[in-house]
Amino acid sequence: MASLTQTPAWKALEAHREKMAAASMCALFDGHPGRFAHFSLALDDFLLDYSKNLVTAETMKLLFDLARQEDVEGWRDRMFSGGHINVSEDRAVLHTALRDRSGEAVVTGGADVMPGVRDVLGQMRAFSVAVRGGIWKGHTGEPVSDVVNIGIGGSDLGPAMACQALAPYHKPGLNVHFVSNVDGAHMAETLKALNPETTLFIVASKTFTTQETMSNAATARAWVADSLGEEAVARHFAALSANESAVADFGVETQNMFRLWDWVGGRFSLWSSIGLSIAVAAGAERFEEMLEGAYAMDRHFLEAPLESNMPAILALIGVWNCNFLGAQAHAVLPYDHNLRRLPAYLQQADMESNGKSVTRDGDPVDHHTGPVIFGAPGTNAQHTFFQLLHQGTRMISSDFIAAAESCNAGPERHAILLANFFAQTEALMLGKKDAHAPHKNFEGGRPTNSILFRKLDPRSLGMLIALYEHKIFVQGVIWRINSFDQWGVELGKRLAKEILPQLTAAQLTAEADVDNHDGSTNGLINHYKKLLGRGS
Ligand code: G6Q
Repeated sequence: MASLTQTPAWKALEAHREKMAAASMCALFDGHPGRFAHFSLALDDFLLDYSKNLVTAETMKLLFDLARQEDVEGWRDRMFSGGHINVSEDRAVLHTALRDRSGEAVVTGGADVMPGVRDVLGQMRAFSVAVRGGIWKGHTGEPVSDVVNIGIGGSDLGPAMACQALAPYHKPGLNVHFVSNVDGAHMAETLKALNPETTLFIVASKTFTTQETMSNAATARAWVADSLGEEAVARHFAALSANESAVADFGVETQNMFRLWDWVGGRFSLWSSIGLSIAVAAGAERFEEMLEGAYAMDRHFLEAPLESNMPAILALIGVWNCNFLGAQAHAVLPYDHNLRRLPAYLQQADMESNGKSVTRDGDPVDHHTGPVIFGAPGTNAQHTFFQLLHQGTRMISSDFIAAAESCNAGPERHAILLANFFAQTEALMLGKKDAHAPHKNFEGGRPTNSILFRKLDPRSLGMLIALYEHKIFVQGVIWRINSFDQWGVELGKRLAKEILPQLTAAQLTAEADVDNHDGSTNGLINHYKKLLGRGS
């Protein structure tokens, strides 16, 4: 098979790029009064404006040709219908089944997954009602005031982001915390303000073997047992996992264990039982509204032709900017304080999915894959790294995201935020020439997408997350990579396991230097031993 860059669709885009070399976005707007309407797309009250990119109708046509050449629609259909598209792990990729509201079967490996999905959803509903209603009592008969989700990566970032985003819907007096870092400070700081009698821990780990999560869960378990007795553990822990025996060994009762399945990838798991903290914080109805929003985006992604398909268009614009115009990074800029954790969430979703350099068939790619993703909420980010976006030497594309209505502020106050949201994409595109003061010169022509919806509520949040999931998927298909494995995180984990025994008390007091690593790592470990006042 020809490598991607040797294919007709890719070559056509390369030739087109040469034609576009002299084009400017401003000139494209001047020459096409209907440009905004042509290069924007609405789904319900959710708008994507991609007109502030260096694209013409011909660019988009060539990008759609590329998507068809790479069989995006075929891969999409295989994903939704339970095909094992995660080839390196021989797994289906069915996070879409978790929010499937059709009532139809979703079959993989000869079995319908939907009865299990509905069972767990019902279990989550009952649990969250009990905790929120004060029916769930701790060991001493007290209702729950604080819920601590212990998890990391996909078992932390999604629920933490969504809980934050839905803060206006939280039940007053019920606080949700997230502990992820193996640095004991994270758990210690969280526990400081908590009362074991009213604290419920949710241990979120698909494998139930993750070092960070198991260490933090052990600390939490000891904290409960030391203060309330070993017999209290069962009333203060729930677990979200695919590993039933490990959960039982930990001391969680079967009815407080919430299943997930191997076809749910960690970074796509907030729709599963891993989202229990969202249901507890905001309520099961809100959680299900979020599922419905995601389902609406799923239907759109499945049914709309590529030419009016929001995730496909967002993905193709990204491919154009990254592979043809040389964008080196992509910024995610939510103009919404409650979406402040979205950039971190998308860093994982995007970079863990598409940070790959071999194709699904194991051949080296001959093109760039996923860009560096970074971001922070606006307007804060305007006072920090926006300088580089406006005047730096690197070309960086951005997504600006905002809601028309605020959940917290009146329209006049919210207008201040939105004025900045609109002004920044305008400034990035228009630039400003200043022949007399070069330091005040703005080149302009920096590509941006704007995503604008009515209000940040559970439904629009679900749509937004699903939009990005499918964007990432489409890009992975075009780049011919497997977006659903993450072998790149394994090597460091293995080496840490090998190093850990060298840091134990006995090793620290040993006179002999560590010498079985590379020179730098030996030097660092031996210096660490010296800093602790032990070793040679
Ligand atoms: C995500 C990754 C990874 C995973 C964590 C936690 O796609 O697989 O971030 O979610 O390593 O894994 P466990 O849920 O198994 O603890």
